[in-house]
Amino acid sequence: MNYVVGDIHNDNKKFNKLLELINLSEQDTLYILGDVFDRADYAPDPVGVYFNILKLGARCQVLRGNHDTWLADYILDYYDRLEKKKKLLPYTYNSFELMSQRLTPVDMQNLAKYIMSWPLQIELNIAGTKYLLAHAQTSLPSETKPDDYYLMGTADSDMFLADGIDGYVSICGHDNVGGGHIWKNALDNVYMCDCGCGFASGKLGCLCLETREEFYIN
Ligand SMILES: [Mn+2]
Repeated sequence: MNYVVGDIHNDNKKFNKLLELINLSEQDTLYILGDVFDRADYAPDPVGVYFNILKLGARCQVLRGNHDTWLADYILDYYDRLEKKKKLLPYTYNSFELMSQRLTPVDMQNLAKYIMSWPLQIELNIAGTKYLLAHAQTSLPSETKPDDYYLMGTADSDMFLADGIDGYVSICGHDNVGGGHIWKNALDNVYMCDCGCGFASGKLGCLCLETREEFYIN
């Protein structure tokens, strides 16, 4: 089976509960729609989320979100400036401080490079249905867009939510469109999976692509 999970945002407790619930076999794959890091100020554990992803190995494929990109950019800039004895303003979110308390500078920089290797969009073909996965918005594979298109979405996202991408089922996170539930459009070709995880009242949402079964962790 192929599972897709929305924004985790440092909530390793909910991520662990989800992994227990879906109980991935060696043949299953979990796609994470990005925004793995930042937030969950009630119980943040970015290192725990990171180690869980590493532990899943080939059974897990992460797409890059805007928060992951911001964290990676900050890490690379921070250690580059440290060498030149130039200080950087604190990172806006909690992940850098929490992770740099537990990981060495080399491990931090490896994390940043690992994050930047995560793709912005993935195309899948499952039992004849073509899927596009991206953090905020998908594009026709033949029309490559600037990074921010996939990371942040565009001003005409209402059009994307209504129409999707012709010939594909698009699966995204980033925006809690459904207010705590996985949202899908009337054409059944756009699914928005961010259910607010990382905010105190948010949920972690997960979708099985073969069965369209939805899983929620409160
Ligand atoms: Mn996002």
